[in-house]
Amino acid sequence: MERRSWAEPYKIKMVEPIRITTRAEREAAITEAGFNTFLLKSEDVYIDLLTDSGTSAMSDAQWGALMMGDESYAGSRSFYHLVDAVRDVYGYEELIPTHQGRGAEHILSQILIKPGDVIPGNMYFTTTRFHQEYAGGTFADVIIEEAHLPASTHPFKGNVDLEKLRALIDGPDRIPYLSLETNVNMAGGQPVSMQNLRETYELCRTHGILVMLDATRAVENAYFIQQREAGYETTSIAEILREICSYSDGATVSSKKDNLVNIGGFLALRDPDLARKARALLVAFEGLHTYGGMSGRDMEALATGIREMVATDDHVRARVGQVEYLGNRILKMGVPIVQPIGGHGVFIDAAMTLMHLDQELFPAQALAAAIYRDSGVRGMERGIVSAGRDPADGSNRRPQLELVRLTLPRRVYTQAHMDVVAESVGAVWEDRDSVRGLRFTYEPDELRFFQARFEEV
Ligand code: PLI
Repeated sequence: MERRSWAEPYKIKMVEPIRITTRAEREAAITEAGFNTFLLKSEDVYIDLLTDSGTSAMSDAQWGALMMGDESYAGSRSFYHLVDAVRDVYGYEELIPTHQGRGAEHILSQILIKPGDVIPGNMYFTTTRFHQEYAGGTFADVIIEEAHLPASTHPFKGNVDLEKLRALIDGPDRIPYLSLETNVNMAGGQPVSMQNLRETYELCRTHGILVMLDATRAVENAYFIQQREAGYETTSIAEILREICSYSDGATVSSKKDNLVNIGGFLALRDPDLARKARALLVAFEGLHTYGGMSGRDMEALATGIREMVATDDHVRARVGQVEYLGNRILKMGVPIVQPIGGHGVFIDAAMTLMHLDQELFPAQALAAAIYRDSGVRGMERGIVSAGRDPADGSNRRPQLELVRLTLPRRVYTQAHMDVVAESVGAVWEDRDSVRGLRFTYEPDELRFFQARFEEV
């Protein structure tokens, strides 16, 4: 008999009870939440796939590290442990600790962007683009076209389109840096190839443009390079990660993802002068330069998590393997999802699922609510609501991707949970014609997806 089964490289030491609700309870909860899964109480959620951000289960080593946190205001030992971990694992010398990823994005945008600048990137991310615009810049999308096509099976849909980038460089606008996201979230958790990273860095370097990674999910990107790119089959995840970072001048990281902690983040840089500018803002917006936005114990658990995420390749193989397990089950039922299956979640193509709904009736928002109503599984809209309005003319941006994201926390759920999720998606798919569109009853001005409220049309 062929033996192909694999299992998670850990066993469970502590459990947290979750509650199965009734359909009537869920009807009431989603109505009260204005059909926005962000506004549900977690107690009303059975399996929570809202996000992989800050939802990981920490290891026994990390819980132990919490006890070792040095809470000194200045010069905390835990800060130096974090500096060492970032230098060893990512290869950056200068560390600016922040409370989470958007704190790092804020500082980076403020020190590099001048009003009128253009910041190219391989697809937008909500908070990243917000901070670029807040600093007076304009985001320009330079991702390859395949990234916008859910059914395209291009192995590296996160790649930068070098021709699009060259056209921007030849244009009239100043470009301070390229914002290069690893395992692109809004594209469905899709990786950038090493070759593309190398070529993009070369092109930018010849034009004096910095390359700043969003290395939030760089470990998952490293895994796909190992699986898909010729020459990396036997290279370790740790080595691939170091090489990814070598093609950059710095990085912002939300430590709530790859780094296996519940809060934290950092900006990492190579240039000491740039780091000095960043620290000047850090002390105003986050905290002293040796803790930024974190407590000593946060930094200690984070330093441990950074080393743990690359200590063996088994960790990321099991993590992405679980996403692929869920994705393949959903695919088998004929439900359209973003392909290839991504690194951190399964992204259902809501436009293709709810073909009776115009994009202005928010199909992904409606589909996420329908899945919750069916089973108590909570996903997230990633479509027109997340894209927001164009600051120039106030119209809705209409992204090509209208998706529901089912995002997997790391080391939290079992294969049995994934079976429940897949069955629920299947049930909603069978009954898809009954899902109604939505309209706003409250629309926030900024990052509207977090707090918007809707009613059924
Ligand atoms: O949530 P923060 O502030 O720690 O990080 C912001 C952030 C930056 N970059 C990327 C690629 C992200 O995915 C990201 C946060 N993502 C969230 C919250 C998510 O649910 O995907």
